Amino acid sequence: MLTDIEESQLDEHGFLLLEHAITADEADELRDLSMSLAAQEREAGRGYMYIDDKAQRVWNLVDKGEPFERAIQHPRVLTAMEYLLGEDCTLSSFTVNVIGPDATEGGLHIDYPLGSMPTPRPNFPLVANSVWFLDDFTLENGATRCIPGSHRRLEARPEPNVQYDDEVQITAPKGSVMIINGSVWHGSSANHTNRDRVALLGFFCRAFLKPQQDHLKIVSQKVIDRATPTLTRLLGFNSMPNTNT
Ligand SMILES: O=C(O)CCC(=O)C(=O)O
Repeated sequence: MLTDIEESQLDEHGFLLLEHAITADEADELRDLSMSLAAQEREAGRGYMYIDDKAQRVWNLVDKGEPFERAIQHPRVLTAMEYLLGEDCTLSSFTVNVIGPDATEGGLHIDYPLGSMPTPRPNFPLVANSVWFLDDFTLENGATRCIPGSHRRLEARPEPNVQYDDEVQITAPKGSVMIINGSVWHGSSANHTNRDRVALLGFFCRAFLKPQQDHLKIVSQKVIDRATPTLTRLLGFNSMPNTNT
């Protein structure tokens, strides 16, 4: 259960910081694994690069190591997601997001698929992200920025290259996880340091929505066979369209 204060943070501001959600050692282990996957994918010529090659995503983490299978079932994170998205919510995607040295800010946005939905958007959450801080997030190294309360702007979406006065940056020690309603205007900040800023993005959606990644096709049978009931549900096995003929 979330506390009343945590629920009202999510309702009013649209985001909630879970400090010490994992230990510093656990964050280090996930960071090492993430960076080694990122390097392998670059070396294999299939690194998913963006922001002028200074940022990188690693997709489909559920299929890329047991620590990620465990992480995405984190009870505090799931409790917050279930509060926002319903008890049957599913995983939309689970990725690493590396913001490298000198990366400029990622544009403010609302999350998939809200950007392509007609307005006014519904006034209840449809998707939500968990941003796992695998480094200390600071004002200098690309900490996620957002506009508190912007999930209530049901008709609007952020304009490219506009600096909004009510924007804040979320800084906290590694091991923290920020839960953020996908309708909140948010994005990564510029990294002015000489070290990568690494986060995991555990992105969830309501069970009736099409997820960002088709886990039913891209997760290997080996992982599916050993999945707990919770992971099975998160991968979408409990919310498939029927195949009656
Ligand atoms: O990595 C971050 O700070 C935020 C990334 C983000 O906003 C997203 O991918 O939707």
